Amino acid sequence: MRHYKKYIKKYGFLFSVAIVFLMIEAICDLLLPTILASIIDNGVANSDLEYVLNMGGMMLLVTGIGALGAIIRNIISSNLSQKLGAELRSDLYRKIQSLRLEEMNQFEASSLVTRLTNDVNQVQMFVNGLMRIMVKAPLVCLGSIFMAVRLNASISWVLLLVIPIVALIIVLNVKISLPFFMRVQKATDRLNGVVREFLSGIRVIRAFNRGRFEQSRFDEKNEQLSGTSMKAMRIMSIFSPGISLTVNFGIVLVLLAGGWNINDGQMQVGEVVAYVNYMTQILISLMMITMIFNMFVRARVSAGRIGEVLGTNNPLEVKAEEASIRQEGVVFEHVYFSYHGTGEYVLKDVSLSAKPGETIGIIGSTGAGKSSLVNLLLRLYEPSEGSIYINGENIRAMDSKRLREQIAYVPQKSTLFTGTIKENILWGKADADMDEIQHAASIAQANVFITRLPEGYDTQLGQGGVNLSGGQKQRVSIARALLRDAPILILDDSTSALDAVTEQRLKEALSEDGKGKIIFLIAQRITSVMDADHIIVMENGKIAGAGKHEELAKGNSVYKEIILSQLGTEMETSG
Ligand code: M5T
Ligand code: MG
Repeated sequence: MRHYKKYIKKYGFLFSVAIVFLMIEAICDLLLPTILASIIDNGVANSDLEYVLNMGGMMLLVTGIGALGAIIRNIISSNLSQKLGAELRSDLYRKIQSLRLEEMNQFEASSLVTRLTNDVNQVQMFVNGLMRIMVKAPLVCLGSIFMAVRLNASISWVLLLVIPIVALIIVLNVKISLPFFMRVQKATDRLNGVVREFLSGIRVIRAFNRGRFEQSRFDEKNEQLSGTSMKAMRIMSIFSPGISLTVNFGIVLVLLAGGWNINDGQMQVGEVVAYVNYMTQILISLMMITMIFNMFVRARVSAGRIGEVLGTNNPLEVKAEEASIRQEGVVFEHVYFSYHGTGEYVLKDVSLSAKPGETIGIIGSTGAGKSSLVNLLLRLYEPSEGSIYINGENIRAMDSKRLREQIAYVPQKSTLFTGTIKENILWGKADADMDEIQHAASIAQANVFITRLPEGYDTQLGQGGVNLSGGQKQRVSIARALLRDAPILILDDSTSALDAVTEQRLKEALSEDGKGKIIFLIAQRITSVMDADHIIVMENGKIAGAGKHEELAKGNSVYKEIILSQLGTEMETSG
């Protein structure tokens, strides 16, 4: 609940205003049967037309006031619940953005999507529902009981009989349906998960003809969702008819007893009519109470799920410690890392340093931990042990925004977004002008192909940059990183889809333009890293060797093996 205090504070006043209008509505509803009774008993029974007309006018007036109250309350409540929903969604989204990747993985993306949409909707609907019926239903219910008893106490035993039964039904309803709704939300998560995976993997799914399999996976989850929802609904569907049966039974009793009492002269016809009216109002308000309880049950489940995300503690920024390392550039100091906190380390005792102006080549077989290494530098994850410093400052103690401003990153999997090529490159530096963009693109060897496109830089990209080739995507994402002009540049296997000539041109342009920068150049191909100032050889999460190409080619067995496998014997003899 603590996450919702803010909203209660902010919207509490408007909420109370809505409730005031709701009360006006309720009071009007309560007055009507009594006026009706007096029309019948005083006006109709005595054939007093004037009385009937007067009281009829009165009824109209009361109904009018009630309707006005309802209109105003409706406007307020829909406004309020929409605004609240939007704000909750936006806060939740901001929170999700701030989550560390570990935490994000723990929730699963599809579940986050459900929480952001469906769960927020449930809460929003409940708040809206509250303003429609919360106070009104109990007020009308209690008011009707009071008015009915006041009208004629002799048949109140009917109420004593009906009300406890109905209360019991409502309690049972809430108790039984809560776990079901939890299951419904989980099933929604799973269905979203399947759809998400399908959409992001559509090419592979088509290529491998897995469409039918995916369809059956979807159908299965879909059936689970509808099955669970159906069960929940079925259980709930017992309760409302149960209530209306009980109350209607009460009405029959009122008519019977009323008939008796009229015969005995203890009651008047109008009173019985009014009594039945009050019973009906009690019935309606009880139904509403059950409905709001059901909404409450769902909203509680959803609010809990939203709260789980909102309540995730962001790691406290570590206080800047007395820098044990005062070195310029990037330093890794005995870094250990595992993705799941525990279990096997994917990085073991990694120490390295890189000074401004240096290009560090990182090579190693797949799964050796190259990408993990730079993930840590970007602080997408935190090291399990050891520390990373930039210019003598522990990156843990740095504000993540400031940290990432110092790094230009080209991810291993080029990720582009819907929008034009220009917009995508502008991610690097939002206020760059066209010259800067073109400059970055030329270094990235992207300018040539972009200008050949009919719409050039204004070419619209589909989601994920679907309408570009692999190598074109890589070059656009390199341009995006270069535009940032940050002191540290990370190229994670970013030239893998380029031909050797283009790659060479890119490297030449980079070494010209990137003077004074630290460049981490991750690659699989030996030719990509050969001329780096310093090469780090990774194997199984460990640094298996470091040095210049010539040194490594002589003295490092892992490096020699890579050379052998890629260049064959010619290199061995010449190197
Ligand atoms: C190193 C594991 C992976 C591998 C090891 C990215 C990532 C990796 N891993 C996870 O468990 N979760 C993850 O999100 O870590 O992986 P890497 O650092 O990606 O290796 P690489 O970059 O050297 O490989 P490649 O293929 O990109 O050259 O055991 O299971
Ligand atoms: Mg990698």
